[in-house]
Amino acid sequence: MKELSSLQIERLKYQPKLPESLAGGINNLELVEGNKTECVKDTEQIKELFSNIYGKPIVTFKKTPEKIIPEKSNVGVILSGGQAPGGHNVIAGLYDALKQANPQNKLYGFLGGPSGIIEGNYIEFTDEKIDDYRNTGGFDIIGSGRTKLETEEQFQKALKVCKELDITGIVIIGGDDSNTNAALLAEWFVKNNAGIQVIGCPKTIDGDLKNDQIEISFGFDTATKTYAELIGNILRDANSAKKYWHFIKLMGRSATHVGLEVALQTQPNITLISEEVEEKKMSLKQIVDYIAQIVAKRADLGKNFGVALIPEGLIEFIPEIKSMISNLNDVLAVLENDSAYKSADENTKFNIIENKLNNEDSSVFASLPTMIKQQLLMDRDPHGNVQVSKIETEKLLIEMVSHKLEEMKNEGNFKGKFSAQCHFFGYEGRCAFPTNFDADYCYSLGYNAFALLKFGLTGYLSSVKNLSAPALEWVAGGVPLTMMMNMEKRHGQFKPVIKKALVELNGPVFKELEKNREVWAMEDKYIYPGAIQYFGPSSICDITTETLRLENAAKLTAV
Ligand code: FBP
Repeated sequence: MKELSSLQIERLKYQPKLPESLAGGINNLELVEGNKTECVKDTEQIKELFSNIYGKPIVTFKKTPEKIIPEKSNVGVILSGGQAPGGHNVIAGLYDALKQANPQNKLYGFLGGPSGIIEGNYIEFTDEKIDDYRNTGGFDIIGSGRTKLETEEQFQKALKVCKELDITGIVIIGGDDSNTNAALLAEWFVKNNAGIQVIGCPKTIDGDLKNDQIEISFGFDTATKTYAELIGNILRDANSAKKYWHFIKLMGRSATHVGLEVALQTQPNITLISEEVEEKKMSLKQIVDYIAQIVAKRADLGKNFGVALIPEGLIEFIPEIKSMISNLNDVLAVLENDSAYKSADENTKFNIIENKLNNEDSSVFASLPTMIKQQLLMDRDPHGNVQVSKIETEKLLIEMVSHKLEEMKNEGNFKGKFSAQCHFFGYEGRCAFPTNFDADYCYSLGYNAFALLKFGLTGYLSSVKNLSAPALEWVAGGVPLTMMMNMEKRHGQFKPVIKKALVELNGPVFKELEKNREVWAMEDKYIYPGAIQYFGPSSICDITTETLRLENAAKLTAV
């Protein structure tokens, strides 16, 4: 019986590249401090909430011939939130740096996400364990979870567990919410003289943890290439059979970075961008009309087929639905403790909700198909978000476009056929073998995280910049987590959070789609990217995303 595939065997041997500054070894580093930093906005509140870690400088590392041997230290690592390709390499980079610094050092992995540190569930990493996971996708090395680390009680428990293991540094690998919690924990540890540092690492396939300092979160590169391969295959199938419209929902909880990137890689007929829908205040009806018009025009050209990309978070960006969901959340929070509601059958539940919502929201809710109503009533995630991955927006749109086309047919405005297939690509990409880019980037982030700990820093996000250049030219360092924060309303209260990066409609990436989409709608300019390549010419194996390329080109033109 085979235990590993040939690709698995070869990938385990891949040696990730490090930036030049780190490649000289973990004990040959010098810390370079930049200027003090400020947060995004709401300075006074953020300063007060993070009085111990606020405003630290951005730092970078330089190679030095001098050996700086650190004291022995134990570190704990947590994987938090949704899987993203490369997580295992962050841990491998962290482990290698820690053992290189001092072979006596220990790395503990907390099991099942942030709850592991509270409950004291952990493993100690060994060479064998790490070697089995190098360059692999997934988070299965220690598992992940979505528990929010934010209460005094949780912090006390985490402190106790760390003290038992003599841990002086924690690395939290997560998205915007998890890194917000990393900042809270870092602040609490300093305030309580715990002697424990906290460093975050930017993870999420959604690509929305980015800003002037963080070019991209890890996992985005691999996930978008995986979806682009699948969509390329579907485009070719659509163009071969010429009988189906494929509606493809793509992951990305809020922002449409994934959809936009994949659209630029494959050039489908329709790409919806949630941020544009919100900006133009488009109603669900307008979205349906937009799609139906393109279907009808293509049918006039004899093309009863096509591909439409639908962002996972779309529903929450349609103003009328956004408002309804926000009020629905409040209504559900009250009904949570209402035994009559809880024991009611589905239709009664819908009626109760319709009566509690205001007129406008009530009619929006009532207008939705049962399937969508059911999905909107499902449990929220631990951060209070509607679980958009469970809402079948692609099916909703197919149903509504179909009705619209029937109407148009009756009026003599649609003479074609509309037969649709739906797909949802999300989980397919989150645990793929990391591309060379993600393998290198993640390894560097992990290695760099230990460098930040070694210099006594806390409340920082591990950062590796200049990512459009070859890995040797990447710039390793750290960005204070408070620099990315502002106050936002969560669960009805203002809280400090890392600002989520949505698609900028004035940015170069969206502009590229906007410039081309009318042509892509009618003419079939499909691109078939094929599978990710791990071995072969660098021009195929090391290419980054269109997003990174276009954003970098825009930065260079601006200079
Ligand atoms: P993170 O923000 O934690 O990286 O997770 C993002 C994501 O992959 C979204 O794209 C998606 O909506 C969500 O996770 C799905 O979550 P789950 O894995 O809990 O179904």
